[in-house]
Amino acid sequence: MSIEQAYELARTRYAQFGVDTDAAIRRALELPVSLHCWQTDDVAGFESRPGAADSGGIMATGNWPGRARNGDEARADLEQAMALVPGVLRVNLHACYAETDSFVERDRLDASAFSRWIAWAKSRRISLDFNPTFFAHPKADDGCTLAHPDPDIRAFWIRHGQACRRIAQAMAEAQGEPCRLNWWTPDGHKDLPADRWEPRRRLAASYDKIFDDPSVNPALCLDYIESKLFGIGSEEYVVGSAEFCQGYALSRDIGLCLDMGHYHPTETIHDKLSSHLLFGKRLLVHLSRPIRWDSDHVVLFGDDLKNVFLEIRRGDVWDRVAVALDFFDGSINRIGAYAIGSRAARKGALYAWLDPTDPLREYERQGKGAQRLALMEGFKTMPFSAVWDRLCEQAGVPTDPEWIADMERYENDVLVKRAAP
Ligand code: RNT
Ligand code: ZN
Repeated sequence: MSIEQAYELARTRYAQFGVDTDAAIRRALELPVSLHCWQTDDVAGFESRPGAADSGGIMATGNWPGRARNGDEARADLEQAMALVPGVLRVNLHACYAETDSFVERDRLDASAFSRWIAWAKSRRISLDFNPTFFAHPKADDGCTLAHPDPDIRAFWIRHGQACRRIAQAMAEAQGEPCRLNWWTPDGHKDLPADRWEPRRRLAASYDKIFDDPSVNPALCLDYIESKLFGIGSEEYVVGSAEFCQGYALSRDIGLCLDMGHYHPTETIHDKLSSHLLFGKRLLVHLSRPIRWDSDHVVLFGDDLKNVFLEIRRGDVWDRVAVALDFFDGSINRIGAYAIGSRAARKGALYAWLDPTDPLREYERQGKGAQRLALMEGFKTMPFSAVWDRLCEQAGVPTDPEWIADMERYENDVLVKRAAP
């Protein structure tokens, strides 16, 4: 049976429940999904600082051949990944992906360090998002940055933050639409701190200094702040905890970022959307997959992911929730990792647009709990794959799992030829 024939049957089946599959495909393709550049190189970055050490609990494992070693290789990998993912994509950069002729310290970076990325994005007609990099730096070696007790180190990181907002603004101006800027710092303690209070006061004060910058237009630079439960080396105490970040975001009227891997092992994020957006103006979600901890595994099309998208749909908050990927796996083909995770995100959007939201609400209104559960369960085995194949075809990308051949071709033609990192 052809994709077209299978799709016609699926369209009829979904229509029996009032679901318009053509509209669902169109809308699912429209959602911007931000591709994180750091899956190309296991979050190593391109700075040429002697003696830089990994820190901050960011840990990519694996040594698959072909890690990107510079901007050109990263962009080539992103282009190959994007060719395998349907729908609107953005690209998310970290400050450590600056490209400069000679080494430039992070507090002195400006938009010129990203001119190649900006030109590339323009030529590809995609928009960029941005992140300050508060890890993998000698001044973050003890796991503290914006909350550091040393005022000079704090001032350094504040200057880095201020620089990043100006860079984000320049990206926004170049692309003619806002740049989303996500704030995550690793600050914390491995073991019981004597003082949990002062670091939080310092972190809030540092953020206040960064955000109090009249030269940055908050309509162009959209700030989000991301919490974490723990990291390697900050097991007992994280300064930017969930409560800290939510309180900060609400009191300062900025965005909040929910990362799927940053909560207790059985805690999922989908229930948080309706609570937060009742009071806060916007959210960013980092799609990731924790296994036992914040392991940053490639996100899959599972219940956790579906539920995030269902909440966006059921609350009709597509314009208030930004979607970005955040995983890094160096143990498998990295293009494959991109394709699997980004395609899962797009499937999540499609799944949500195919949701029988109105009949479910009607059952709920009538107090028919079994009917509600049966319809939810029944929709899990509707002919979703026929609609997904149609979406891929419409977007001009390979279907599942045919894209494996594209990945293998790129591996043989490009990745294996790169010298070992
Ligand atoms: C770290 C956070 C953060 C990073 C990226 C690289 O735990 O999830 O979002 O993964 O900024
Ligand atoms: Zn994250």
